[in-house]
Amino acid sequence: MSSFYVTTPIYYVNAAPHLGHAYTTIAADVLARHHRQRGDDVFFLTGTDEHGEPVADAAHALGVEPQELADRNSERFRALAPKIAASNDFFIRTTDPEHMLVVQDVLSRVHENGHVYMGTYEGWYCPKCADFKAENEVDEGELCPIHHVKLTREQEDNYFFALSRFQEPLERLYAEHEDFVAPRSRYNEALSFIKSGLRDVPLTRHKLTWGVPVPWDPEHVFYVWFDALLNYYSALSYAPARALQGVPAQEKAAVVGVENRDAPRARGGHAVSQTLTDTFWPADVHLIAKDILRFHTVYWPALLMGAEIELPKRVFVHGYLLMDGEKMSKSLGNVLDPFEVIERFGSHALRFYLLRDVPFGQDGSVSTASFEQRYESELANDYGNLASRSIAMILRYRDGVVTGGEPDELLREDFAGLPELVASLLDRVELTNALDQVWQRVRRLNRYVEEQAPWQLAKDPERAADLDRVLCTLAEGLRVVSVLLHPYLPDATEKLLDALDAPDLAFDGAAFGEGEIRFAQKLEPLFPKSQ
Ligand code: ME8
Repeated sequence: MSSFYVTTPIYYVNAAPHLGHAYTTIAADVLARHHRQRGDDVFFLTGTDEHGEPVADAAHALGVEPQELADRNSERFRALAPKIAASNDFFIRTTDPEHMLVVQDVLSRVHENGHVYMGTYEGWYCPKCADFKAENEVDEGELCPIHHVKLTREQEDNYFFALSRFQEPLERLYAEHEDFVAPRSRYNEALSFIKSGLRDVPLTRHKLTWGVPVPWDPEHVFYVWFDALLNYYSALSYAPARALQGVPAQEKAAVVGVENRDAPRARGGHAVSQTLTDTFWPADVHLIAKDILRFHTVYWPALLMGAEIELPKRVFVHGYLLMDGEKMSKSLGNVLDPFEVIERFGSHALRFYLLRDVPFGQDGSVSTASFEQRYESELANDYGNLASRSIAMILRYRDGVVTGGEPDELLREDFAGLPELVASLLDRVELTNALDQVWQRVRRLNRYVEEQAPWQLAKDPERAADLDRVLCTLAEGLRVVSVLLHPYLPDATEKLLDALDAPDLAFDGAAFGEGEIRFAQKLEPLFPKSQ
């Protein structure tokens, strides 16, 4: 059995979740569900980043302790996951004591390995990014180019991580692993940052107290980014124990690693005998947006090299969801509340819309108007209506029994190689392209209905065999597209597959003609128009 480990960034708890956060989590969930369908042993991690200045500042502004704000907002992020049907196996919080111990342990190793020294940082700093800015990253008026807030001039004695020493190893990594960062434009961006010459970076902060204490100097806490990045590694060391709290002993013996217990049918369990780190490290894909590219594509691999830990296989960098032409962001205040969007359209429509409307990897604007348009024309009409009318015809003309023998040759070519194509696109994290391939077949099935006009065939008893074949072809086509769409639309596809009495989600049964549908049952509209 292959393993597959996918992560989202861990989100800051300085404010509530917005649609941008939901976006990355949904994308990671699509990959996780797809790999479970392939029979892989999957671990899907998300969580919250709770230390550092952005959180401490937000808490002080509200007059509460950082821990209180962290508890409050972490809970909102945790609650978002099931709302968007995310099947994460664990939800990490960087205030988990187990995580903090791993941070201390790994960073002490980096220190012992001689990559840490005491120095003075002098330069620009953005408290919203929790990032030190080079002179060429400062906008006019000493503003942060991302948050448009005034940068502060910092002078601080800190321990430094000797990032510059990893220049050559990083260049080698990029030369030998051209897929370490995707898409290619982001690979080029990261590599050119490395080639422009790396400067050492603060590993600790002296002025802050809201963080993981530095074991060799308790006057310091670790710089929040190193604490945060290590979540991807630390989670595997304690997730089983956490995820299993409250689970009966006999179940524990069988399965570990289930954060979200309404698990999809195709998911596997993780054998307790092997630790999650052995099974899942190194991570297969870290999903991030381009705002945190440098941390993940430069600092993170260098830090792991310094600690002598294996590197993740790939960082995939998606674009921004934009509103009014600007990145949707808490600091800019132009955010869509995912809970409100779900209330209106449902979480499955949201998953579909975000991955369909914004080419994954690029920036794209979102709006209620384009959401409504996709909902009506694609979910309600192309897919929902195709399903309803096909099943209605099977019920009306054949009392629900499907006896067509082999599905139509006419469609075989259109569906040939589709599962392989979808799998290879998803292996490259091309989530929108994979969805588009399936949608082209949904549209093909719609054209097939019009071409064959089963309502005409039904009038002519001599054409009974043709009608059987058309109905069987539609049922089989719906089965195939539903298995392939399942990661994007888990609920609707399960309802439809249940109505076709073909609940198996396994990917190796996704080829056209593999199914054996015998009857169909009534199906409520999958995407009611009135929503
Ligand atoms: O950066 N469009 O947390 P964060 C698309 N704690 N994705 C968006 C988005 C938008 N408009 N806005 C946010 C942090 N995101 C750190 C990460 S990881 C070790 C530490 C998503 O709360 C996207 O994934 O600011 C982005 O990278 C992430 O949220 C930033 O979340």
